[in-house]
Amino acid sequence: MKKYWTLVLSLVLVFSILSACSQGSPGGNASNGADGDSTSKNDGPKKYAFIFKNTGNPYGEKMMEGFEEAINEIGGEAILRAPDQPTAEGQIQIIEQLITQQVDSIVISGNDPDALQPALTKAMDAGIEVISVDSAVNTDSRVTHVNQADPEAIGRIQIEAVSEMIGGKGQIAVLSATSQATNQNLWIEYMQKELEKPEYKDIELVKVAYGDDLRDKSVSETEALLKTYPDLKAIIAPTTVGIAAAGKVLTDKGLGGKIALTGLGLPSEMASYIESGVSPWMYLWNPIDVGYSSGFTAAALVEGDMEGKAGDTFEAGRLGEKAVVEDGDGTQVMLGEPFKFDKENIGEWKDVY
Ligand code: RAM
Repeated sequence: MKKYWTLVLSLVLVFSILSACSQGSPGGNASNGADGDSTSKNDGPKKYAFIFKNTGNPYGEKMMEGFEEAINEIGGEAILRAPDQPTAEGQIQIIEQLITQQVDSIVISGNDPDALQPALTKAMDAGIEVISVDSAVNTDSRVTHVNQADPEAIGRIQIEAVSEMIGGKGQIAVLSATSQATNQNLWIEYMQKELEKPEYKDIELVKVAYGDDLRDKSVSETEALLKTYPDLKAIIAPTTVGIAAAGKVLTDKGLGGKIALTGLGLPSEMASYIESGVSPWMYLWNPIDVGYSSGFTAAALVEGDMEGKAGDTFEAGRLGEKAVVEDGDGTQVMLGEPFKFDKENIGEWKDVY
């Protein structure tokens, strides 16, 4: 009797191994390009990697949440990575590992526009679809970019806001992320352009400080601004880490109502400062949707549904159809408008992101 069951079990085992092997390749959607000759790449679910700027940033975690949601809907495997520090070197190491892992796509929020080019070009040469999101890499280092909102509008509204908050007069400072962050640098460029308009002639931008998207450094940079510029009237922090750190410093020092704070913040981190008036209002978009869109952008490329060229369109799950448009000598997928958060609506959003 025992022999009989051993035989049955062995046959079942042989059968399942054979059927697993036959499900492997031809049934899957072989993507075109250089991955055609790689050995294991097309077996099993497609591998979609996401690299954020650094660990410990709730904004990055929300983007990853949206990305993972998209990849689960697609039936792929999501790989979520970030270096400890927001540096190009840390991201290069991760890119090299992902190339070895033969992922199908890399979506990256870049810590530098140019320094990642050799690693990302190597990835693309290996047949990996590379997309930047949130913080762009240069157009030679990517197939396309997923942009959260129009950078000109993001820069302009922060100057309009700060001007209204301080009555169009006085010293202001910017507390940014890292000095290499493409997204913040572009937004600051548009802020500076906006400041050239005659209506802002009495506003002086005294300093752009860098908190590197690290909480402690952002706190000490805020403290340094207050010390160096005793007449400072407002701080603009176009980074969720920076604005939350500045909110804490201004609150702890009892400077609410004396020094205005605005910028780009997560409602979950900023609700108390908005409610207390330390930050009368601020802006952002939905980071979950940004990550989600980037997942569908990657899938459309991997599955060969589009090439990332201007005029291409693709389905982005619950967000509907998205279009690829021109971006200088490259392309991008442009999402919504920045959204204003104030005392009226912060309560609705603080539990969402
Ligand atoms: C920080 C990061 C991110 C940026 C947001 C607004 O979390 O720098 O890249 O998009 O702020």
